[in-house]
Amino acid sequence: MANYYAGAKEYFPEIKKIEYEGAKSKNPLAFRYYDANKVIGGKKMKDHLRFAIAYWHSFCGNGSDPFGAATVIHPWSLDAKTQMEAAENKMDAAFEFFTKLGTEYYAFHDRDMAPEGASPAESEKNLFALVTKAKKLQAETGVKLLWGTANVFSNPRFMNGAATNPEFAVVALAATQVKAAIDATIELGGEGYTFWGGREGYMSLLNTDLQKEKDNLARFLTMARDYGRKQGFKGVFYIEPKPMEPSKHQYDFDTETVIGFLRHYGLDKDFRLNIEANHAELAGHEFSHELETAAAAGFLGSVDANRGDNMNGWDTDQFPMSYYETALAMYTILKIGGFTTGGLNFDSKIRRNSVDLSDLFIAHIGGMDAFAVGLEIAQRIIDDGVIPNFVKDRYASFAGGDGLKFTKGELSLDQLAKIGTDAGYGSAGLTSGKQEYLENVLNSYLLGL
Ligand code: XUL
Ligand code: CO
Repeated sequence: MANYYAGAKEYFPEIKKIEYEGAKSKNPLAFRYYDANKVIGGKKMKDHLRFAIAYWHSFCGNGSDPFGAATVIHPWSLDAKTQMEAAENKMDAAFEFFTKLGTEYYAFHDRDMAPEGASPAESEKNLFALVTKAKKLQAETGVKLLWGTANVFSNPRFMNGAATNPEFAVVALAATQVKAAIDATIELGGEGYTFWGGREGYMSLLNTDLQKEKDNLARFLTMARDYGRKQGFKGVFYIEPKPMEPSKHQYDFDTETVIGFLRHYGLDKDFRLNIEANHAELAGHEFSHELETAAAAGFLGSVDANRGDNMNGWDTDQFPMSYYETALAMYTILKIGGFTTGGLNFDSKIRRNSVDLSDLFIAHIGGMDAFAVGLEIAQRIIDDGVIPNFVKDRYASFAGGDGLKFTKGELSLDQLAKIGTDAGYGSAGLTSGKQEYLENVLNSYLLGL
C-alpha cells in the first residue's frame, strides 16, 4: 500500500502552488490552459468555472472497491489517535490541497467531514466541532463552500431508503442528519444544499408502494426547504438526478423526471438541478442533453463534473478530460449567462491504482484544463455565431406570418390544417439539418483554427 505522507505536518510537501505555465509546458504539475484571471467574454476564467473539490472522493476515498481493499493510506487516519483527530487532520490536508491547487470552492457530506457518533446528538456535536474548524480555515484561506449535503445512503440503516424508507423511524433519523447538515451549510455560508437520492428508489415492486415513497420524499424535501428558509438559508436547494446505482431504479431518474416531480409537488421555486455527467450517461443521455434540458426549463443550478466510461455502465466517476464534452457543457452554461450559486464540482475520483502523491493534483489539473479549454471553445462558438445563427435561422418560419400566429397560439387545428392544404406538399420539410457541417465547424474551433 502506498503511504504517501506519513508523519508529515504538511500533507503534500512535494507539491508547491500550481501555476499556469501555458500550453507548451511539459510540467505535469502546472496548468496549460486554466489561467484563473484570464478574461473570457468579460469575466475571469475562475468566475466562469467556479471549481469545487469534492471532499468525499479526494480526502475520504482510499481506493477500495467491491473487489479489493484500500490501495492508499491517508496519514490523517494513520497517525491520529481518535476518529475526531483524523477528521481534523483530514481537514487540514483538504485546505492545503485547495490552496495549492487554487480552487475557491469545496463540497462535503456530513459524514465526510466528521464521524458518526454513538447517538444523533453526538454525531451532531462531532459535525459542529469540524464546522467550527472549517469556518476558521475558510476565513484564513478565502475558500468557500459551494454546497453541503447529508450522507443518508452509506449506513446500513438506510438500506431501504432515507426519506422513502418504509419505516418511519428511519425517516426521522434521516431528518436528524439533514437538519444538522443544513445548519452546517448555513454556518459555513454555503451557496447551495444538495439532495442526491442514493437509496431513494426501489429494488423490487413486490415490496414497494411507489406512490407512497414519492409522496414521502416530496414531504421530506418540503420540510427541509421550510426548515432551511426559516433558519435564514438564502442559497439554492439542488436535486442531483441519477437513474440507478445503488438503487435499481431511483426516483430522481433524470432531468425531465426531476423537473416534473418538483413542479408536481410545488418545489420548483426553491430547487434547481445539480447535473452530473456520469449520471446523465447512466440515464442514456449525453451530459450536454441533461444540461440543455435543465437550462431550457430554467432549472440548471450546478454541475458535478466527471465522466463515465463508454464501454461500461456504472458510475466510474472519472475526471473530465474530453474537450468536446466540456465545450458543449460550457456552451449551455454561457447561454444561460453563467453560474449564479452553482459551479463545477469535481465529483471525480482517481483510479485505485493512481497511488502517487501527485496523482490527485494531476487529475484535478487535467479536469480544470479541460474545462478551461471548453470555456474558450464555447466562447468561440458564441463569438463566431455560425452555430447559434444556424439554429436561429432553422426556426425562422415561426418568426413571422402564420408561423408567428401559431407561436402565439392564435391558430386552431382546422386553421392550421387549412394552411397546410392550401400550400400543398411541394418540397416542404426537405431542408438539410446540416449536422455534419456543424460538426465540422465545431471541430475547427476545437483545433483553435
Ligand atoms: C453519487 C454522487 C454523490 C452526490 C452527493 O453518485 O454523485 O456523490 O454528488 O451525494
Ligand atoms: Co455527484
